[in-house]
Amino acid sequence: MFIIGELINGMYKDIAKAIQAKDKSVIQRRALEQIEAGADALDVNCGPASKDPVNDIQWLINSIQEVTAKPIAVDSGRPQVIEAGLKVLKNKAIINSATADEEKLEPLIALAIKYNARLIGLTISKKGIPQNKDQRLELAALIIASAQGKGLPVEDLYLDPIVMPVNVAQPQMKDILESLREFKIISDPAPKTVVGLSNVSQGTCQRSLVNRTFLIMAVACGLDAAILDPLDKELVDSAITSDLILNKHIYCDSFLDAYRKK
Ligand code: THG
Repeated sequence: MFIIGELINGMYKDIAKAIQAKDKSVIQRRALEQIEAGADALDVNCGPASKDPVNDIQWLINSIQEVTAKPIAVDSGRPQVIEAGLKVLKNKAIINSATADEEKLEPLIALAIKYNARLIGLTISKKGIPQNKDQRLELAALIIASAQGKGLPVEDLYLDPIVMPVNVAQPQMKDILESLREFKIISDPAPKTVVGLSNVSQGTCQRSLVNRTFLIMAVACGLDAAILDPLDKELVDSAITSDLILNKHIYCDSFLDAYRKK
C-alpha cells in the first residue's frame, strides 16, 4: 500500500493558521510525524480559506522540501495552483487531481507529461459524481484513453472512484469497492487505484473503525494507494497486514516493525 498522508490540508484549523502566519515549524513537524508513522508521500492542500493559493501551495511545498524528499501530491481543483506547485517541486510529483471533464483533463495530462508527474484521475464529470459502477467505469475508460492518447504512461495514472461518506451513500459503497477491482481490467497495463479514505467516515461515529474496515475491503479489491491519516496506528498496522496477506512482503514475526524500517 502506498500511503499518502492527508494531514497537511488547510481544512484543518491548525494548518490553516500556520499557512496564514507562514509558520513553517507546524508544517514541517506535521510532515515528519506522518513520515515517521509510515507515510510514503504527503498530500498538500492549502484549503478553502486560502486567499492566495498559488503562493500558499509554493510556500507549503518549499517548507516540506526543507525537511524531506518524500513525494508530494499537489491537491487542488485549480490547474494554476497545481502548476505553481509543480514548478517548485524537486522530486517526482503526484497531481491531485484531474476530473473526467475533457476541458480540464487534457491540460492536466499535458502538465503530468511536462513535469514527469503521476496523475490522479477522479471518476467525476461535469454531471457530478456517478451514482453507480457502470458510470464510474465509463469515466475511468475515458480518462485512460485520454492519457494513452497523449502519451502519459498508464503506470503513472491513479484512478479514484471517489469515496462517499457511508452515512450519505450507503447503497453505493459496494459499487465503489467493485469499481476499484474493475478499473484494473479496463486496460493492459492496468492503471493504479487510489482513494481518499477519510471521506468514508465523514460525519459518522467510530471514524477510525469505519476507515479501517473500508481500507481492508478496498485492499482486497486491489487498491494500490490511499490518502489517509497515518497517525492512526491501527489503520497503518492494518494496511501493512493486508499487504502481508496479499504476499506483498515476506512474513516474519516482527513484520510490522520490519515494514516500518524498510
Ligand atoms: N480523493 C483525492 N484527493 C482527496 C480526496 C479524495 N483529497 C482530499 C480528501 N479527499 C482526502 N483528505 C481528507 C482529509 C481530511 C478529511 C477527509 C479527507 C477529514 N477531515 C475532518 C472532517 O472533515 O471531519 C476535518 C477535521 C478537522 O477539521 O479537524 O475527514 O477523495 N484524490
